[in-house]
Amino acid sequence: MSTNNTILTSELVAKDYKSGLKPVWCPGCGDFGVLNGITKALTSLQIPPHDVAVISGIGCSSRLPGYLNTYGFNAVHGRALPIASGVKLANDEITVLAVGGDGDGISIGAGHFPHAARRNIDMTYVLMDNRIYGLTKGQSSPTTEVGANTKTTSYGAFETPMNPAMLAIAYNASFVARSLATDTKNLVRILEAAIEHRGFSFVQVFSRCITFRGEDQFMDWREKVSWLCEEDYDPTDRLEALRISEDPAMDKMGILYRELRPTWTDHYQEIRKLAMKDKVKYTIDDLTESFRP
Ligand SMILES: Cc1ncc(C[n+]2csc(CCOP(=O)(O)OP(=O)(O)O)c2C)c(N)n1
Ligand code: SF4
Ligand SMILES: [Mg+2]
Repeated sequence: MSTNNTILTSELVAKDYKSGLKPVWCPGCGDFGVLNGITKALTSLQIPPHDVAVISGIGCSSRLPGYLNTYGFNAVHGRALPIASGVKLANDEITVLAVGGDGDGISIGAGHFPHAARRNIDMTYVLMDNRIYGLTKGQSSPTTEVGANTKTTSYGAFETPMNPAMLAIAYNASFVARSLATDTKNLVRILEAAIEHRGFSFVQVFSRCITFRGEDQFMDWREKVSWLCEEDYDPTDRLEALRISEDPAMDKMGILYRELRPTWTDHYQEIRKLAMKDKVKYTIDDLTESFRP
């Protein structure tokens, strides 16, 4: 991915974050809204593009890093989180985003999700949930709702769908939110909070696949959903967050859960200090000696 090597002296605007590549998404795809939301959130936070890395797996949604003028990597299917983790652990100074689809993150990549969350690696994971495998032309995914007619469920899907936000809370993610690709104002507000959060933040964004799930997918959700507001909802109450997120309707939007606890890097720095003290006690000869039979 190209970087902006110019010295940034003036205020950054949205176009500073765009790569100039024209998205190849179908007209009407919800992922345009997510790209717009991420661009606006980064602009509002004024994080220079060369201080951001966006890592994805494989899928229509995973094309997103290519459309941004940040560092980025369109990796292997289901492997956005381990690669994003490696980037963050190698350079704690940069803002790391992992992005991708429901198939990428909740199917093939599902094993990586709990570990990134429990380790509290300081990054933001944006899941573009269209409840379908878009890139491979319309197979059902782990978030496909019961009754949905897809290429692989001609008589209606019958498997119980997974609930990504509820899983994220159960996995000990320290920030969990839901949002809509079509509601730019709320999406930007939530992405800003997620990026600013110190620790692993997860945002499930409902983003329609117009081609394989039809133009009505999530269309009435702007009127249907309710937004949690901090005046009457306490996002630090984990049990309440699990209760609220557990509803299969998944119509509670906003910040479901938030806690502050040390990140992986915070722990690592502490251990590093201890190890540096030990280094004074043990020489390389002591170490070599300890391996002799
Ligand atoms: C190891 C591997 N298995 C399967 C595939 C085929 N494949 C590519 S994308 C994809 C699913 C995409 O669905 P999702 O992650 O929801 O992204 P979307 O296209 O819906 O945005 C699959 C099964 C692959 N590329 N690599
Ligand atoms: S197939 Fe679906 S997810 Fe993929 S670009 Fe088209 S509308 Fe978007
Ligand atoms: Mg998908």
